[in-house]
Amino acid sequence: MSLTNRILIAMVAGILLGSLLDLILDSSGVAPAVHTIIQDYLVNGVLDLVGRVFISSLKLLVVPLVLVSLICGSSSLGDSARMGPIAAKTLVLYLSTTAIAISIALGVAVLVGPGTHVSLPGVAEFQVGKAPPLVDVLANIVPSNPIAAMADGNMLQIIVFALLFGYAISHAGDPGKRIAAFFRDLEEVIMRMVGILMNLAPYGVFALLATLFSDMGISAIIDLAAYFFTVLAVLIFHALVVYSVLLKTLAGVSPSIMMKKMRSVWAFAFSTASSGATLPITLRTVEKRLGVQNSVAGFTVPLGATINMDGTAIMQGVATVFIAQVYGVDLSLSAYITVILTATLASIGTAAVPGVGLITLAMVLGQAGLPVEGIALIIGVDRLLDMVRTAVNVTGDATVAVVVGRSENQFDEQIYLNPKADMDTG
Ligand code: DAS
Repeated sequence: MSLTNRILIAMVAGILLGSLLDLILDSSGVAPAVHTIIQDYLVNGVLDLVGRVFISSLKLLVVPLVLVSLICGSSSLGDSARMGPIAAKTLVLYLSTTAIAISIALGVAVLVGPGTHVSLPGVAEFQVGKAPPLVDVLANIVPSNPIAAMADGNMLQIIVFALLFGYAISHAGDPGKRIAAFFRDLEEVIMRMVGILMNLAPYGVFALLATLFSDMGISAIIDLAAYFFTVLAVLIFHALVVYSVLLKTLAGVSPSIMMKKMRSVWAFAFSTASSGATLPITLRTVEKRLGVQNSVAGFTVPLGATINMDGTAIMQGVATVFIAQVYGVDLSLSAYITVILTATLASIGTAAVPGVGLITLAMVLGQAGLPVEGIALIIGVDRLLDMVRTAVNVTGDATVAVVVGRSENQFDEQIYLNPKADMDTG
């Protein structure tokens, strides 16, 4: 059975088990001893441990993989004549797809009106983490200490250092050629580590979803159905329609082939709710299954995992309208434009980890003059939406990689068309 199918089965089993455990734990008839065994030893014990080990095993690869793949990518680009167009196309596509995403979200939310029939419950306290001001993000983008940047997992600083290092390699004559060959070998080894760790996926995915659903239960969705399903509908539309149009018109490839090959990446993104943790899988799939050369993928995918979050922008668009409607605030056109700009730029400075969308949502609400505590209304279903929007985020990264790869002739269509390419990643 393929890895993808094993992961999908693990996902369904994890959701079913978690929902069953939630029912048992919430029922008054359960014996205290049984409640303790389930809650303390099963959910907070075994399942939590397996899930955390799985997430850590993914994260352990992120920094070395991003560093090495970017060094390989930027050193193989040779002169900056190639790097410039790749970077420009990548940034334009990332920012424009995010702006399109939030604009669609705002439009659909205004039409559907998910918040117009919601009575304002006692809004629980919601302590919002502060997202860094954009100017600080841009100022801090150049690392003063690359080792510290790696130790802290500061992805934007790692990206800048790797690009600079790779550029220097391509201008360092024979020593540079030897170093470039070393990093290409190193990347192969790291990619092999990705393949090895992917075998843990079915267990990790099962444990993460069982833990989550034993805590949240399926019922959380019912209370906020209008909001939940509005976000879900726009996420699905953006992933299946907007990205398909981009792939068809700008890369001239069949979108369905990519969507089929992205299933194992979606399973990781869904279960980890982290583009960062999924990055090793995204990069390996984009290169080995979609045929984008490392010279492009090694740059666009790590950058996208950090700054490109269309799914997050969609949640923020719907949440902003939902909260405005619940609080009876009429948003002006300039407020909508502010929301589009803020959400598009806000995603640049935030790390690709679970829940970061809520932090930047606080920034978006603040800019639109809306009560930030409105976030407490949607937090109950946010984790589930986070899982779906993370899958959309990584799909946007893969789409832009294929489009830029094709436009730079750094794309092997035979690999893209081959359904069996690199199948051991599922
Ligand atoms: N979980 C984030 C990511 O990793 C997205 C979000 O929080 O909205 O992409």
